[in-house]
Formats: sequence, structure tokens, C-alpha cells
Amino acid sequence: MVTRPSRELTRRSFLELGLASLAACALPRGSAPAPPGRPRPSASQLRWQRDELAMFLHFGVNTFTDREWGDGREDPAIFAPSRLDAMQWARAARDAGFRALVLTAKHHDGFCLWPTSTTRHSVASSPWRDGSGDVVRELTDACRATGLRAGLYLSPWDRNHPSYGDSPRYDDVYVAQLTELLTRYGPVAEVWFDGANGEGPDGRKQVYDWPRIWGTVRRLQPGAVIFSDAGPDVRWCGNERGVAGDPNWSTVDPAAVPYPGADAPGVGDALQHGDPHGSVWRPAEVDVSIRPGWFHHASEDEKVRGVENLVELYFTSVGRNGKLLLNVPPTRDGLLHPTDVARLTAFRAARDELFAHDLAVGARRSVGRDGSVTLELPRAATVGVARLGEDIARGQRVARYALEGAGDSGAWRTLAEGTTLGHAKLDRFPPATVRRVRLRILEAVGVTHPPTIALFA
Ligand code: FUL
Repeated sequence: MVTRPSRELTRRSFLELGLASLAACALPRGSAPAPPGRPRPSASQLRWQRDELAMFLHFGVNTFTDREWGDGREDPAIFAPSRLDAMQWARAARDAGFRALVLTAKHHDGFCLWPTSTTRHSVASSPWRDGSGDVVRELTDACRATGLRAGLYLSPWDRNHPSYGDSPRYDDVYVAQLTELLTRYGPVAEVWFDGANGEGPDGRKQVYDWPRIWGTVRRLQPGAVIFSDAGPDVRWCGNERGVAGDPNWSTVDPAAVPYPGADAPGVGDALQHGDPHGSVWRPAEVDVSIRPGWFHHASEDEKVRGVENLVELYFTSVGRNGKLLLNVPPTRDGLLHPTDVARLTAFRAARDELFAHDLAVGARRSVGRDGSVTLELPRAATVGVARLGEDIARGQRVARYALEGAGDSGAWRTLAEGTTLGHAKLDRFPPATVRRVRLRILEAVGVTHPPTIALFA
């Protein structure tokens, strides 16, 4: 049986914890005075966004109990993947055009996929590799071998550890776990702090020391981006359906979502849309599963998203200035399921086909005083997809645009209209044969830099 609790419920209970405000968080980026002008991404944020695609791997005791959330009472002996091969995960991801893997090093059940000194509830107590296995090591080695970046999810909520809910004691444990993860395995590109949370034993409520936790990441892996509802580097997009906001600003007001799991009025909108006047750069990550659940359940083997659905996800995530973190969960064998791998291959082939020929290559490009960009194509072409983008290294500015097309002499007609551009905006529209294409900037925050335009059939 698959049990799948609602995240909404637990997100609310997290709010009730009354966490201290993070306004005073002494972090390099969050606390620095806003630089003059528009916020811009750090080198790590830019790299993270340009990767466009990362693969999420939910794996752990739930894989063996057929549950979505474990209760922490699982026997470590059940963790026994028969053929675990992290290279199979990494190759499937790389071959499908993904640039990073993010593994659930620990989910809410508290079972650690690496041998930790903080608890016996780990792979070290399992029969897998005779108790000397380390999934985090195998994942990070596979990332290095395939040129992918590694990311780690360490659930704050821990339903196993006896100190959970005894705030300073658990903070010590949590920081010790992070320290192990961030010092033993080489570079880690992303650290993922989930927003779901709940009470500890006897209803005890954990009050996290987020500044200390995030400060630990900064100190040990200064090149990593930190993900949570509240960033500080990368924010949750506000849903698990694979849909970034429209508009989607990479700038935010940090006070709108002050800590992970905050649930005040307006949080949902702030996560989805960002804020055109926000003082901090915090782009949206779109996490969604290729299956109904996050963990593998054999009962869902027939419910893997089809290629059209995956392409649609690409449009609503990467194509809306987001980063797609697509979950593909390993099975009890410790391998990605053949159906999922086949869908990933088809997803790659569909993107390759769709974006094979940029019909704007060779076009004569002119920029008007109002910032609009006109392309004169080398020959008439039938276009049905556009990829627009700003040079986000210089920030994000476009708030509303219209893409228009015209024949050699005919009048302009609208192909697509939209709000924000950011790193990438993908539009699909009824195919039109055009010789000229014009992108008009109808609203912007400040002076725009001329966006890029690529056109496809
Ligand atoms: C949620 C968790 O409760 C789910 O189990 C999953 O890990 C998802 C990515 O985040 O908050």
C-alpha cells in the first residue's frame, strides 16, 4: 500500500513552530546590503540556473516499505538493494541532458544513506554491502565520473532521532550530519532543505537554528547553492506539479518567506512569482516527480509520465525561468526502472528534435530605442516555438512583452505575449510563416538589455 500524506498539512504545522525570524541571519548573501542597482546572481546561482535540468533521487527505507513517509521505526535490515549501481543513475541522467543529481541522503524517517556517527539508523546497520556500503559515496563518485554536479537532501524533520524536538540538541546532531556530508565527499553543488515538517516525540516542536545550519553550508561548501522555501540562494517554486509562476521573477523580498515552511498569507504567491522589486536574487526550482509518488512503488510502474507530459513540464519550468528538478526514484534493486529510463531517453530525443534548428540563425538583428529587437530572417520560415531570454548575469528586467511576426511586406501580427523572460522563456503558438520577427518590450523594471530570440518550427 502506498501511503502519501499531504505536505500542506505538515507545512502548516511547521509554521506553528513559531520559528525565530531569520531576518538577522548572519549569512554572506542574505545579510549583505543590497548592491546598487538590480540584484544579480552569484556565480553559483548562475551555474545552477544554466544547468537547467537536475535529477532528483528519492531512495531509502520507503523504497522497501512502499510508503512515501516513513515513521522512523523501520528496521535498517530492510534496506537491501540487490543491484545498486549509481553509475546507472548518472548515465541515464547525463544521457538525457541532465547536469546534476540530488539524492535524499536522509528523508523524514531519519535513515541515513551514509555511515554516520550521529545515529545507528543508517546503512551501516543494514545488510547491504555487509554494512560497509555508502550510497552518498557511490552517488558522488558516479557524479565525478560522469561530469555531473552532486546535490544532497538532508531532511530537517527526523522521525527517528531521539533528540528531535529538543531544539539545541537536535541542531547539534543536524549540523554534525551536514558536516559529515559536506566534508567527506568532495564538492557538493546544492544542499536541499525540505519544508515539510512535523512534531517530534510527545508533540515536541523543533525550533531550528537556520542561521547556524546555513552558515555551516557556507563555511564547508562555499560554492554550493542552498535550496529551501526561504532560499537563501534558490527558492521552492511553491508547488510540486512542475509549474513555475507566470510571471516568475528571480528577485524576491526576503521578508515575504522568512524561513523554510513559512505559511503566512502571500507565501504561495511570493514563491510562485518572486517580486519585481525584490532586493535579493533567489530563482525558483521546480521539483516534480516522473511518477505520482516521490519514492518508487511497483504499483505506479504504469503511471510514469509520458514524453509529451515531460516536454510540457520543460515548458512550464525551464521555459518559465525556472530550473527543473525531475525526480526519478530508484527501485528496490537500486536501479532506475527501465520505463523511467526509456522516458528520459525519449524526453531528450524530443527536445533535441524540437530545438535542432534555430531558424533565427543568420538573421539580421536590430535593436530599437525602446529596447525592442527585430530580426530579419535569411529566408521565410514557419515558426511555432520561440525561446527568449535575458542575460541574467546582468539581472532580470522584462515584465511584459509581445512577440510579433510578419511576412516580407505584410502587417505585424502577434505570435505570443507574456510577462517575465529571465534565463529562458519558451512560447508555443500556432505555426506562422514569417520573414521578420519583432520582440516588443511592453513593460520593464529599469532599462533592459536586448533579449535573445531563438525560433523553431
Ligand atoms: C516534500 C516531502 O515531504 C516529500 O516526501 C518529498 O521529499 C518532497 C520533495 O518534499 O516536502
